[in-house]
Amino acid sequence: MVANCFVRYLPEDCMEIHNQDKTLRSGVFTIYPSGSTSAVEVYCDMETDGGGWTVFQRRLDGSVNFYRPWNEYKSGFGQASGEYWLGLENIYGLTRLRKHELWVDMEDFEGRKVFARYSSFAINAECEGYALQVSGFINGGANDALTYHNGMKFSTFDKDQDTWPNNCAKSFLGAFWYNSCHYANPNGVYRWGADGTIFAIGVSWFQWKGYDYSLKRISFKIRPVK
Ligand SMILES: [Ca+2]
Repeated sequence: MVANCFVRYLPEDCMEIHNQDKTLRSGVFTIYPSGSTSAVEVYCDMETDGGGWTVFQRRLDGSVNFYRPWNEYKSGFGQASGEYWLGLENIYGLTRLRKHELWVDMEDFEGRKVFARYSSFAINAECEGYALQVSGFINGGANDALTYHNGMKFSTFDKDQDTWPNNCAKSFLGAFWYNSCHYANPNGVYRWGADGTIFAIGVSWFQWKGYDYSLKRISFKIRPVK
C-alpha cells in the first residue's frame, strides 16, 4: 500500500518489546511513543506481575536533579539506566490511544518494599495542562496517595497550574500534578530517609511514610490493559 509497510519494526512501548520476546530481562530499550521520529530510551520492567511495564519516572540514588523547569518536564531528562523522567509529551503519546494501568514501586532505606497500583492511568494533552487521570486504586502496602491528585494539571516552578494560592512546586521543590499541594512528591528532593528540617520537600508518599521521610527508591510504570 505505502512504503510504510517496509519500515523496521518500531515498538511503541515496553509491552510490545515484551510480547516480541518474553525471555528479555528488565533493562534499557528504545521505544517510539508517537511514531518513527519519537525514539526515546526507557527502562522496561519485564518482571513485575508478568512484565511489560514502561517506566516513566525513577529515583534510586539522588544522582539527578529533579528541580527543573516546564520545558524539561515536557521533553524528559536523566538517563534510562538510572534516574530519569520520560517527559510529559511521551507519557501523553503512550496513553492517549489505549487504556493503561499504573504501578508505583517504592522502597525505604530499611529495605521495605511496597507498591500502589491503579487500574486506569492517562494524562491529557498539553493544552489541557497534561492533567492526570488516575483511578482504580489497588493496595500493595503503600496506601493511596494519588487519588488526591486526580484531575490536577502538571506544575513546575515556572508553570503554576496547581489549586493552591501559592506555588506548590517552589514550596515543595519538585514538579507534579500538584493539588493544594500534595500527598506524593516523587520528584522532590532526594534526601536519604527521615528528615523533617524542611516540611514535605522530600521524595515522599505520605500515606506510607509521612511527609518527613524521603524514599530510597520510587518508580512509576505503566502498561496497556488488555
Ligand atoms: Ca498556585
